Amino acid sequence: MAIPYSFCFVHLLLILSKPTFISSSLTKGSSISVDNKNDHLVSPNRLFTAGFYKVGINAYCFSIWFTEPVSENVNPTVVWMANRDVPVNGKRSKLSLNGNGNLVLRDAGRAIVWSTETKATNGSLVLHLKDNGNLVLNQVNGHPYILWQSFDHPTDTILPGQLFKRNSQLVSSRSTTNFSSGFYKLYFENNNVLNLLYDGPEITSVYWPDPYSKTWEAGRSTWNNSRVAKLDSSGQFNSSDEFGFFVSDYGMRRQRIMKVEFDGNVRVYSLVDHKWVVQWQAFSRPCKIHGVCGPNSLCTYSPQIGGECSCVHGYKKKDPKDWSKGCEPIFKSCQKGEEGYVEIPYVEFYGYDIDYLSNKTLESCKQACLNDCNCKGFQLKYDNSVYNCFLKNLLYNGYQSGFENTMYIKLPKSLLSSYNPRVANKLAYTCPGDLIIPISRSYDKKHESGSLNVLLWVGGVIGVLEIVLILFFLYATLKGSTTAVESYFPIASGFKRFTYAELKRATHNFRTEIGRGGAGVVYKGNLSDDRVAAIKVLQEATHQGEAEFQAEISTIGRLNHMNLIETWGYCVEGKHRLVVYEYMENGSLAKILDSNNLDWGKKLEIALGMAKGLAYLHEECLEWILHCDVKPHNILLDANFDPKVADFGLSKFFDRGAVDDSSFSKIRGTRGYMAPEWVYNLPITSKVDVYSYGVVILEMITGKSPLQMHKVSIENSGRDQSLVEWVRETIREDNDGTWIEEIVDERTCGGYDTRSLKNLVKIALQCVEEDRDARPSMSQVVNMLLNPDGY
Ligand SMILES: *[C@@H]1O[C@H](CO)[C@@H](O)[C@H](O)[C@H]1NC(C)=O
Ligand SMILES: *[C@@H]1O[C@H](CO)[C@@H](O)[C@H](O)[C@H]1NC(C)=O
Ligand SMILES: *[C@@H]1O[C@H](CO)[C@@H](O)[C@H](O)[C@H]1NC(C)=O
Ligand SMILES: *[C@@H]1O[C@H](CO)[C@@H](O)[C@H](O)[C@H]1NC(C)=O
Ligand SMILES: CC(=O)N[C@H]1CO[C@H](CO)[C@@H](O)[C@@H]1O
Repeated sequence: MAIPYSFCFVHLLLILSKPTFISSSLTKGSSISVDNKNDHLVSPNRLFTAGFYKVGINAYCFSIWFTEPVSENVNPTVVWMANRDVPVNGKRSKLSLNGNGNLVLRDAGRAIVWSTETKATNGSLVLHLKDNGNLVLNQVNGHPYILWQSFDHPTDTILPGQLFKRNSQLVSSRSTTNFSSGFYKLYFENNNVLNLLYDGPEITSVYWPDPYSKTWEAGRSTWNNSRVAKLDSSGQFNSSDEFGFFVSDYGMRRQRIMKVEFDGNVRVYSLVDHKWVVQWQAFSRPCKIHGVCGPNSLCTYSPQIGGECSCVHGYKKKDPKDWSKGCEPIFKSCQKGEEGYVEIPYVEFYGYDIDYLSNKTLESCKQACLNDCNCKGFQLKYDNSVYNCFLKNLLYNGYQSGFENTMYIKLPKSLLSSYNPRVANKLAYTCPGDLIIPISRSYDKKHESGSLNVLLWVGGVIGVLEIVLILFFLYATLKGSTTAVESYFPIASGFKRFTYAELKRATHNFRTEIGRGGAGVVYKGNLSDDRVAAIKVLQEATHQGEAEFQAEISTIGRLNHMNLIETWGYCVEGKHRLVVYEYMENGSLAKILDSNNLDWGKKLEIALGMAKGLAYLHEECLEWILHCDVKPHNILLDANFDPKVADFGLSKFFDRGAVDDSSFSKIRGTRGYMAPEWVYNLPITSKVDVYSYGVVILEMITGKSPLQMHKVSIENSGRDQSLVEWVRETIREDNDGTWIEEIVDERTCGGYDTRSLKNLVKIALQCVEEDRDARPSMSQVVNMLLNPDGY
């Protein structure tokens, strides 16, 4: 008699508690049912909710999510799932906390699809959703003891404060809408290093840290066995293998999540005005993520989706809806005697080498691959003045890379004639670029010396300045691309890799220093072909793998414009990273402005030349390359005092951890030229260069440095005034039309044409508008300078 009674009693309790189950905990014997949509656990601060989350038609997963959706009609942000790969039925499924201490998820009242596999001996039991998003199963027996917690079993997301441990792994979801386990994993490898693994249907490979570089080159330590990592609430990530980073909004009090995403990237988001905004990501170049496009395909950059996939010639897409399956051949392989090659320049396929032939001619590589039925093609690499080839039995991880790579795809002769290199290689002719999202801010502990204040500075403003990658992608109209191709290719052939010994000799052991810039020290040198060069030794850039450096530098090497400094080559050897430029007789604009021996005509020409150089960087290269550090020190003058913009594309190489006082003051030194976006943490676009350009022009006209202006107090206001404010105020307070006389630098020799100078001031003031949308683009500036009457 006793048993049915207690059964009924429990049943009654469940029925009673059903309609209003909004609590933060679940006790022994009770359950959460899929049938009742209000059956939830809500954390005491109401931030997180645990319950059944709909993942498909009549399909549910027991999940934890942020209670508030970021906006209406958008699904809530899920941070954890119990049964992502086996969703349960939308009727009669439930999660119950059994009397024996096991938390069990049953599908439609029958099969157990998931459980915590815990056992409680005695005492009371409670399942509790904490304020930090952790779902904890406690055994309360005197003091509470944690039997199980969701933080120990993450899905694809970690929350601030959550320890990522030895046995934890984050597994991406299959797509943005399919929450099933995908192909990408973050975990601690047996060598104690935090790895990202592509675990695809056919192949498996580690793609982070960079497989090209040694663990220690990537700044990782294999010696700390504790294998633990954590993102803290201010946005600092720390791992026991010495990997770490600060997010770009470091220090702000915001909700954050760190997530391994379906595209293989790891991103940290923070909640800004009801939107999740990327504040850090592991890859700024999505095509370096293995498997993104599946086999037999190539990955190109695209601003919306990151990587864009296309099939290699002779192959077709396997599953129209799913790139991860890649492409399959449309031909029968191994038709000996009937095969030839198509050549895809500047492309690299990573891995799957069946043979390596060093110092061979192209012909002998071709023959070797034709003779081997398993060979699908080969990679030709130019390295240290010899050609090496890598025969491949799988075409995987194809992406655009440096100059020295060419891929030869083996195909039946019948398919060769239909190959159109223009179409197939459009990627080979566009400059590789990056997304605008702030990228990896890995932090090298060895250089840590500043105070927390300095670090905060780095995280907040300078970090962004130093690190945000300058290149980002404009998927330009194709009509531009075909004409641009020829114009910048010839120069590329003169671009070369030097050995360190060669450059040491050229500079007489780095004797004559001619400048110090953002990324390093510049020396004068004489190359063996008698050309005079400026050789920049990049400091602290060694965190970057050779391949990555090479790829970046060849982008820069490909740019060719009369108002951009020409890059002749580079050196990458061990820890050395050097860039070789043409030498400029007349030094920098900063120096010339100091000595003040330019006339007005020349100043106008310089203004126009600078604008043309920047416009080319921003717009003509099929992508946008931001300079981010436009200032007189970076404008060099040739023998005719024609300007050339220098130091573009290099901030990528700055050491991310060099936080010593010198770099601190160096950045402060260019603050006068910085657009307000940097300070207000707004998206960085080409308009930051427009702003800096405007400041440089005002400096040329007034002879006043924006750096000194900070110190100039103006009589009436008594407060510090910027150069821009001073010019604006002078014009505003002018009532007899003589403002131009008040602002021009009287020390400049020669008379000036009032009209063209006024026009220049007007343009400069438009460039320094606070609102970046009010500023013209660089090409508009060029037009305004060329047609002063048109504006
Ligand atoms: C619970 O079990 C522990 C041993 O696991 C024992 O020491 C303790 O006395 C038990 N408490 C109760 C209330 O039975
Ligand atoms: C989600 O992905 C899994 C694994 O690839 C697949 O089996 C399942 O059918 C997908 N579900 C939907 C709704 O597409
Ligand atoms: C290993 O890493 C942990 C966590 O980062 C740290 O607390 C510990 O001091 C490290 N141990 C050694 C020997 O460096
Ligand atoms: C490459 O091969 C050629 C001819 O076989 C030889 O003369 C040359 O020294 C080799 N170069 C290197 C770097 O091994
Ligand atoms: C980003 C980073 O590396 N942050 C910290 C990691 O942990 C050490 C202490 O062990 C801090 O000093 C770092 O700043």
